[in-house]
This record gives sequence, structure tokens and C-alpha cells, in this order.
Amino acid sequence: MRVEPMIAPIAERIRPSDDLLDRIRSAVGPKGWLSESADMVRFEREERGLYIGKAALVVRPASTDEVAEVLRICNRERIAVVPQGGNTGLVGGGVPHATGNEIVLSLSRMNRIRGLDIENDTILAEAGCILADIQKAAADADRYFALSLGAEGTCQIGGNLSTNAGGSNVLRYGMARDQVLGLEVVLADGRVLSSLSGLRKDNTGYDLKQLFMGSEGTLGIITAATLKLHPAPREVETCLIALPTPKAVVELLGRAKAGSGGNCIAFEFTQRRLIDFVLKHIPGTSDPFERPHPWYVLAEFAAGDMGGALKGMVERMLGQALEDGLALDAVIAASAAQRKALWKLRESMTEAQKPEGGSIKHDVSVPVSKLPTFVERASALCEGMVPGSRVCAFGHAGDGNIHFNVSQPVGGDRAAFMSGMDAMNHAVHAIVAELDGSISAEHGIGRLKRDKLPYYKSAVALDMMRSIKHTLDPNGILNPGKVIPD
Ligand code: FAD
Ligand code: 2HG
Ligand code: ZN
Repeated sequence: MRVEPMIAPIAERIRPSDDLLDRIRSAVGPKGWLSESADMVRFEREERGLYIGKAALVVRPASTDEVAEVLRICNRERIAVVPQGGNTGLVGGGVPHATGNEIVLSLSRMNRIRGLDIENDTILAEAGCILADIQKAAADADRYFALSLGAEGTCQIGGNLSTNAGGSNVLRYGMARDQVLGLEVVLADGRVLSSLSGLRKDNTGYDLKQLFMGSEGTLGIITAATLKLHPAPREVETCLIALPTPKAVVELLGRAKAGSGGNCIAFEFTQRRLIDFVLKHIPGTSDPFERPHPWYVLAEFAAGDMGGALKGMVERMLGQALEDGLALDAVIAASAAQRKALWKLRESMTEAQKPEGGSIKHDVSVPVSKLPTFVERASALCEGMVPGSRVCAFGHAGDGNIHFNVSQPVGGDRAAFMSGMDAMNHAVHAIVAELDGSISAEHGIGRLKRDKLPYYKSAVALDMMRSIKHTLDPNGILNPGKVIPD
């Protein structure tokens, strides 16, 4: 667990009185709150177990009005509020500090799909809708909702928008922010900013909704969004390709993009070690190839009705890559079950790293052309810093997004390894900066990277962030201690 900063933000230090907690409880009704320690514990601990906090109360409002009333009370009384969605975030943004002074506001009861406009190709979903439920509602209407990530069975759309999540389809459809046409958000003082109309064109001044994407609950609480739908693909081809080097991964990406004319929707890469971890720890997985290879790409192509031509294109592209020695082997899924099995290999990677002990993560991006240089330099660096440490480089090659995680040496001491986290982060981030990359590609800043921000963002950018925060949340009640450095 990480050490808390000595000076906590003001809002975080004010303990709500029993009377105040009663007022908050009555704003959400008897089904809308939890205060027993045993009930609150799952809201206080995040996915990686790096941060374990303590809440004064967990509220679960059922409507936008209830969210607004809670915020009105908290703003008046300067009580800190930590918004929480599915609690799958990887940077400690959605859990309270250990002070026991903050209210966790969970959106999980706001999980209605308010409407679907087929002709406008939009879906209007409340913030607490699980991502997979939105995908399913779209599919049931013969449409496609493009956001897709390993946590989609648990994470909520409000969390996805607040973190501006990426995932595996960014290459073709963009990040979470690109899926949004309209937003309903409750501001710190309880006012509601609502623009849910679903217009594709609206140039009436600043695009205010975009302020809340990636703000990780520090500027407002998202309660609903109007989201873009796309035509449901008629032809889909999924393949796993074995490759010798990261350089070959990037070269194949270029061929896949050019050959498919933009129909390559996912291009995920991994080194062999992650496949080994998955095969070892995740039941029901198997290696599609007869022997191990150094690197792999899981590529997916999707298109409308092309009379079956997509398959031919993928076969030609892979055939040529094998003939040229660029690829070492390849399989194309021949059924929905095979496709699912290939994606299971990819989507189990986060889970499969856990039994291997301590893991120091870096969610970074570099220009795609620099991905091989980054992997080569960062791997040599970390293996040199901690002999026996095991680099796990994988991620979204199509976006230049590398999950550069480092697992502890086999049989080593977890705590000793994790105590080197800051030093390793610092050294890896220095390479990222040299290569014009970002220290947070898609997971956000939260608590994990908050104090690193001043080193990688300009003074002007930080100044603007602070001004926006102060304007929208002058009392600093929304998710204090996250994203914005003191
Ligand atoms: P939470 O974890 O609950 O919250 C995340 C942040 O958003 C917090 O700061 C919280 O305060 C804030 N927040 C939540 N809801 C609201 C709201 N309604 N209004 C305002 N603020 C809010 N991320 C990716 O980008 N790409 C991936 O491919 C990916 N894969 C993952 C795979 C696994 C197995 C896991 C465990 C995580 C993965 N993640 C990935 C990280 C995580 O799933 C995403 O960050 C996701 O968007 C978080 O959604 P959530 O509902 O769980 O949010
Ligand atoms: C993924 O792409 C996620 O699978 C999680 O973003 C990455 O485990 C991780 O670090
Ligand atoms: Zn990812």
C-alpha cells in the first residue's frame, strides 16, 4: 500500500457529523445508502489492492435529482465526494482516502437505458449502465457500440467516460470521448448541465461536455450520456499472428491498415510471457500454435456486407506476410467460438499477472513508429535495474499504447520489489518523455500518477487545469487528492 501525502486537501479533512450523514441518507432514501463496514468494504478497495481507504458513508442515488441533492448538501458543508462506477479503474481514482471523511457516491443504481434512437444512431444510457449491457442493447437493435475493454462486464459507462477509457477498438473508432454526443452532469453545487440531444453538429461555443471526459470525477458527476452507435458489422475476421520482433509488429500494422482500407478495428500485441501466464493461470485457455513464438498480434477486421471479400483480403495479407518472413505463423478464427477463445487469451492478461506476484505497471504511449525502440530500451533498463524481473509488454499496438508491466523475480520478495516502484516508474517515464510519449495512455492519473504530472505537463497546462477545477468546484469537494497535484 502507498503512503498518503502528509497534507491532505482541506475537504478531505472535514469529518461529516452524524446529523449531516442523516441528511444525506434522507436525500437518497432507505435503499440508497450503506454504512456498515462489511457492506462498504468493496467500495473502499480498488482493483489492484494498492489503495485501501475508508468511507464515512456509501450513497447509491437512484436518480439525477438525488445526485444533485447529495452534492448540494456536501458542497454547503464542504464534504468530499468520491464518485464510483464499476471500481475497475487502475489508478486509484475511484476509492476514498484512509481518513474516513469522504462519501463514496456509487452510480450503480442509475443503470437504465433511457432510450434508443435508431434513425439517429444513438443510445441514451445512465451512468451506471454496465458497458457490456450497452453493447448488448446496441446489438439487439442491429447496431454496434464501439467501446470495448477487458473489464466491460463490470465497468460502467460513467466510469468509462470519466476516465476517457481506450480499449481495443480505438484504432478504428477512437476513445470513449469520441463515442459521446451528449452528456448530463451534476456540478459540485448541485446544478445540472444537460445536453442530451444527440446532435452530430452543434457549434454553439465551447464543447463543455468534453471537459468531463478524462476528468476522473474531479469536475462533476456524470449521470447520463447520449452515445454514438455504428452499423453492426456483417463480416468479421479475427486472427492471431506470431511474429519475431516488435519491429515486425509495427510493419504488419502498416500492411493491415493499408490492405483493409481502415477496416482493421483492433491490433493488439503481446510478448510470449503473457501467453505463458494466461495458459498457466486461466482455465479453459489453450495455445493455438504448436510451438511458442516471441511476439503475437491479435488483429480484428470488420466491415459491412462485402460478399465474403473481407476473409480473402485477410488471407492474402497474412499469406504475403508469411511468405516475406515478416510473420512466423498465423491462425484465422473459423467460428464464433474460436474468435471468443482468441479474445479470451488477450482479455485475461491483467488477471493472469496477479498470481505471478508484485507487478509494476506503466500504461504509456509513444508514436507507433517508436514502439519497438521503447520496448527494447525499457526492457533492457528494467531487467538491469532488477535482475530476474520479468517484463510483460503488451497492449494496443494500433494506438502506440504499451502496457509495460514488470513482474517481480520468481521467488523474490514482493514488498522489496514493489518498494522500487517509484524508481522504476521514473526511469521508464524518462524514456517515454524522450520518445515524445505520454505517461498515461488510457488509464488516467487518479492517485497513482498525480504527483508525477508536474514533471510531464507544462506549467501552462497545469495552470489551466487548476483554474478549471477552481471554477467548477471552488470548495474542492469532488474527488480531492486525485488528478490535480497540490
Ligand atoms: P471506476 O473505477 O469506478 O472509476 C474510475 C474513475 O472515474 C474514478 O476517478 C471515479 O471517481 C470516476 N468516476 C466513475 N464514475 C463516474 C461518474 N459517473 N461521474 C464522474 N466520475 C466518475 N482501461 C482502458 O482504458 N482500456 C482498457 O483496455 C482497460 N482494460 C481493463 C481490463 C481490466 C481487466 C481491468 C480490471 C481494467 C481495465 N481498464 C482499462 C481500466 C478500467 O476498466 C477503466 O478505467 C474503466 O473506464 C473504469 O470504469 P469504472 O466504471 O470501473 O470506473
Ligand atoms: C488492457 O489493455 C488493460 O488489458 C489493462 O488496459 C492493462 O493489466 C494492465 O496493465
Ligand atoms: Zn489497455
